Amino acid sequence: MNQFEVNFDGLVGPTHNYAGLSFGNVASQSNANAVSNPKEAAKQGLRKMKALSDLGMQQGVLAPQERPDVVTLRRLGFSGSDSEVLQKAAKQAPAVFMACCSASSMWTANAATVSPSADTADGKVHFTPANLTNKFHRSLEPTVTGNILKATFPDTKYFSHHLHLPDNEHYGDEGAANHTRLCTDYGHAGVELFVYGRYAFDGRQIAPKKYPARQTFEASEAIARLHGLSEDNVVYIQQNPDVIDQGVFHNDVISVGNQNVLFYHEQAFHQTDKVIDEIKTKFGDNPLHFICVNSADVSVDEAVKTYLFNTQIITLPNGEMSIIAPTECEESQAVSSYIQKVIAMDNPIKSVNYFDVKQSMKNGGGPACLRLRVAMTENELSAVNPNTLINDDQYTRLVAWVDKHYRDRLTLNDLQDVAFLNETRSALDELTQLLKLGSVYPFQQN
Ligand code: SUG
Repeated sequence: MNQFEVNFDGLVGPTHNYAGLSFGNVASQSNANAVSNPKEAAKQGLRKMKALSDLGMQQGVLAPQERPDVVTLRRLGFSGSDSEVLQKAAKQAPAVFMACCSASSMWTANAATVSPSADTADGKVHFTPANLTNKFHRSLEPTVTGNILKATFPDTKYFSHHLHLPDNEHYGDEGAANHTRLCTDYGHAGVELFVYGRYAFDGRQIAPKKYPARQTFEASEAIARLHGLSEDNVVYIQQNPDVIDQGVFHNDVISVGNQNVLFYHEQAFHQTDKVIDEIKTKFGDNPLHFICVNSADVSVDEAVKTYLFNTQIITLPNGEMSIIAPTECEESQAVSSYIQKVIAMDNPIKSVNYFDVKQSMKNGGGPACLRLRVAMTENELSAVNPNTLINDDQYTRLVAWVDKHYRDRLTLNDLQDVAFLNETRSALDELTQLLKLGSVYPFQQN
């Protein structure tokens, strides 16, 4: 039976903007208040999806969330008509208002952690939406993310959906951005790597000093338990606290894996030798390629700027691997020549494809942030909501939908305008019909 790894990319929402909301994410902080272009952002994302589909990959799309988040603003005490809620919040609490306008659900690597059926005790694909507790604007995502995932993977015979972990920093969970799976073949049992930044229940352990560690060990352990993973197939890895303090806010900013390749920076992990030994032992006798990048070749700073590790490593239909990298990597002499060196080495990576995702990069989101990986068998793939899979027709429809509804310049005034809110709602309503998702947004459920 065929097995696939399907990338489900987040469609950029109509309110894409730069608000400097993510302390510890250097790009987000340094581009606060830059002018955004939601239309171009959505199209950059769609072009990447189409290009991967053209490479012969199975490619999916996940719907964005509704923003501004009026439900949350009301929960916070802003009252009256929708228009009054927006106006009052923007005037009285502009920072809170901006957080409730973020289109951050576009980074679907943070949507959930996914364990394929070959790894789980009941043989189903398991999904747990990430609670994203560390950032207020992101903590607003998990409920609707859960709705969207259920509408995308509806068949309970194959898919099991969990509630996100308790909404508390002790269980801070950032989803697949801190999770990598190594395997010989997508359909065979693999080794799931859970990377965390700190221990929540043991204050004696090391932790970063400057920036927050968003993921806790206890959250990673809970996900592995929920998904029914075996101890023999799981490796817990502490992220090096020093790199978190250098702006590596998720593990996918400093390491990426695919099948039998782990591509990582030498400073990525705490106690690297121990980690690598455990991975080797659990992976067994099959060949495994560790590509370790030294600081002398690419510094952590350069890796954070270019997102060398926020690349996707994909396996093409011919079995060769390709790196999907942002154009920032191509523009850096050190990084582009390093990628060429990797391609020339003895490992499965044979090519690189560069993509312009600058609208996302300015908020600290590279190609890998924009996708949620779901490894599936042929039967599981045929149980996915087919309208969420990208083909030429669906791509054309989505581009037309973006052209019809998105602005190419977004201002604070737009976000406060109830006419824009209603415009956004009718756009999303149309999208749920296009993707046949049913009612996933609060405004559709009243
Ligand atoms: O959570 N940026 C996101 C970027 C997420 C990147 N994802 C992965 N590495 N997988 C974040 O920090 C910034 C929004 C703003 O500042 O307007 C933001 O949420």
